[in-house]
Amino acid sequence: MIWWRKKVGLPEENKEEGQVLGETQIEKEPELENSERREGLWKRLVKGLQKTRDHFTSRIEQLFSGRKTIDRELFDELEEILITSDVGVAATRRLLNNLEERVERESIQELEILYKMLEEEIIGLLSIPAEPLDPNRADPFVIMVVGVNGVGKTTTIAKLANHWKTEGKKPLVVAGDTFRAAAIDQLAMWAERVGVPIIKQRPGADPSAVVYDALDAAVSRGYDLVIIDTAGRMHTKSNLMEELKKIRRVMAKKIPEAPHETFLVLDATTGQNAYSQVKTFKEEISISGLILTKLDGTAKGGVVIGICHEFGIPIRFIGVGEGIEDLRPFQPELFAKALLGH
Ligand SMILES: Nc1nc2c(ncn2[C@@H]2O[C@H](COP(=O)(O)OP(=O)(O)OP(=O)(O)O)[C@@H](O)[C@H]2O)c(=O)[nH]1
Ligand SMILES: [Mg+2]
Repeated sequence: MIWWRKKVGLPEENKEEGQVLGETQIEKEPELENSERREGLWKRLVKGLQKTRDHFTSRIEQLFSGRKTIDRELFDELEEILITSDVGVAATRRLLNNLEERVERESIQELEILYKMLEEEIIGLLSIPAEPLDPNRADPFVIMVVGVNGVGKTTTIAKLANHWKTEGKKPLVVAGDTFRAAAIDQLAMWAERVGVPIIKQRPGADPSAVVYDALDAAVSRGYDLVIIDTAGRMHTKSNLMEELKKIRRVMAKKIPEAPHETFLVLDATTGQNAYSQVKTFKEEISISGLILTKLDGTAKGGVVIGICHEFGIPIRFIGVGEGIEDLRPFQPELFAKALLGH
């Protein structure tokens, strides 16, 4: 249990279809401990990126510390490190072109300055112009979470619900993956643990109907945030996409602007596969934000840079561990500092 949380009674399990389960209350986080908590979260981010730091970052550091001058060879080696860290060819080219141009224009000779510039250029690539993610812009604010099986959708939904709950929102989670029986139980277990209500029906039920009921419940019971889990696998890929499209159509009948956000979850450890998943989903349904999970499990955290550059879709959150607090809102400066900071 998280240190500032105090459970004041477990939710009543209600197995009736479409029933909202009870809630767990959260004691407000003590003001004085905010900075301590922020520091803890920062440490978790740095720790979560340790594998990438051990490979990608330490190779860059070695490259810079083992040289006295900025020359062609340095750029060639930097290129190799970036490409082999899944930054991707296009993003690597862009980074190097920008760096080389600046070095020439500003007559840079110090490696320390070049290292700083690399950090700035990475921040530049990570900063996709987008409206800030603001769940207050609609009531209820509806988020649909999609992605192939196993990428971390259900766990991420629990983390998202926890994140916004600690910020004072009233989230409702929805078991829209009715394809796998275990998926419903998994989300229900997380909902109980986090202390948020869940809308669920029996396995095999029509996901669109579950979602429609959930929006109804959110409106009538005053939940201001609805987070919808969806299946990652069905009989075929086209079945899955058709299902997701249907959910969106049905949802819009209840709330025309919904979903306000559609997050595609990607497993960072899958490297190049993550790129092709973005392509596929983007062609079928509109994706407004990305979530990269399992960054703690890969040395190729550079994939974040490549995906930002390639698709121009903002990354909204990153997963850096299995704990409920291991989902961090994605902030380009913080990420770059956690990655490259000495
Ligand atoms: N290390 C690590 N593990 C994670 C992270 N996010 C999710 N996981 C793990 O990934 C596994 C799969 O997560 P799920 O949430 O079940 O994935 P899913 O996309 O819902 O899977 P399906 O329902 O089968 O489509 C679980 O064991 C999670 O604990 C993360 O950021 N770091
Ligand atoms: Mg799932």
